[in-house]
Amino acid sequence: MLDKSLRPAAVNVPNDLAAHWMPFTANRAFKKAPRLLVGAKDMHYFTVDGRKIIDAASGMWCTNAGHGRAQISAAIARQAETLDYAPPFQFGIPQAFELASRIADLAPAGLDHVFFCNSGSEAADTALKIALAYHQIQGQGTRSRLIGRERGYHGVGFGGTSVGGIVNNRKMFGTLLAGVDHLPHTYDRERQAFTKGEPEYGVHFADELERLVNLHGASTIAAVIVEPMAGSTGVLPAPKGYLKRLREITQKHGILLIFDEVITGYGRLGFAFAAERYGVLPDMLTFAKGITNGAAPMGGVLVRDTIHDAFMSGPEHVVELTHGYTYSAHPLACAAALATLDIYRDEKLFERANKLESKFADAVMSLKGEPNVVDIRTVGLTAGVDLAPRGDQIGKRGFDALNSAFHDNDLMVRIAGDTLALTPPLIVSEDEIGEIVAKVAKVIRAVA
Ligand code: PXG
Repeated sequence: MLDKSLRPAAVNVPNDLAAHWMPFTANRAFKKAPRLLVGAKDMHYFTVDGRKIIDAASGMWCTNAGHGRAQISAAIARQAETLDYAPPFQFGIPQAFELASRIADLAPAGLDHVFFCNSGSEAADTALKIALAYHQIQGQGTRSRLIGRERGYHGVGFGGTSVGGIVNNRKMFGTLLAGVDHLPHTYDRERQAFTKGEPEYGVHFADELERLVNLHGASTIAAVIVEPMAGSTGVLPAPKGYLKRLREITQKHGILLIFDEVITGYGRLGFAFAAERYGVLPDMLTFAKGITNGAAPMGGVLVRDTIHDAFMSGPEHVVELTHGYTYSAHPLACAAALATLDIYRDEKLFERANKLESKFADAVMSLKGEPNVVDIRTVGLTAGVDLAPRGDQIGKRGFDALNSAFHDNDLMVRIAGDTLALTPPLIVSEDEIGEIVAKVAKVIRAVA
């Protein structure tokens, strides 16, 4: 039983870890050997016991400009003092309009409107709902099927979970949305292992969409949602030509194409958005994480002008899209995002990621030959290093690596099962890339 008696005010080190049921965490293991963080600056976290940990994960794919950016915290503080909260329905704040314009400017031409929410999960569900509503407005209400992809991750709402393709995220939650189907994932280790950038093999995986169209009928399909690079399931870059092929097929059949750029947005692949890297224009594009450098929760959906404009009809006093959140375009998040975009622009961080890509890839590929390394994939400033599982204990070697990194090697990595994901802030120096890779090598040996 939890002791609910009055407690003293919070202290630096909590003496009871029971009350906080941690998200996507092995709670019992954590509470036996906590990984507690109390500070962060630039490329590093500081632990509760005073250690300095190099961040090879950008927190959780968020802090592209590095930690503790004074410009961002000052903007948040100023905003909190000036206007703490304003209702986003029927009222607005100038910063939200400015921010939307700046995001649209960063995006490929045609993606001109932004719908704000607070997370990647909300962004995915918002995009799916806009797709369904759009087809209704167009008199094509039979288009209600949504298509995702195996090994896709679109957050944890019912929509995102349904189109997502991670069995452990799906299997506990009932039947999810009806009328959802999935493309196959694009990973084939035998043919793609140790590829830098987009694999040569695999464009044909996009043709599976034709099969689904033939199965269900194009007139029943509303949208396809994919990550240009699947992040959560271990860094799976799209094969060469794959996204273009998906665009051709969706276009041919009147199906909307949604890119989930929650991870790939804001420079991770060396461009503002992956859509630019691949020269493919989706109908909608979701973002979160890097938009505020992680400093405040925010997500959003970039929407094609044609889709947005279709809603702008009917009597002018009537709400055009019955969707939104109490914290859509929250003032503190808008302030954080505007300051973040300034930093990305002034420090040319997207270009920096682009220039570092091949050095980063070479450095990480040097881990080939370390014990149990069965594949390495790189793209932009991101890499996945697959370790062979410990016998039938899937994910145990990865979990051991997380702990070895944090407790023994002053390193933070992300893990996806037995895959280590390296995704450092875009401010990372070449020396720091070398330091991260050297530490990862130590970790891999430690868990051999
Ligand atoms: N879409 C994509 C592509 C994501 O990567 C979400 C949606 C959901 O975002 P929110 O803000 O609702 O969490 C994500 C989130 C990992 C990891 O370890 C990745 C995410 C979240 C947590 C861990 O790779 N991505």
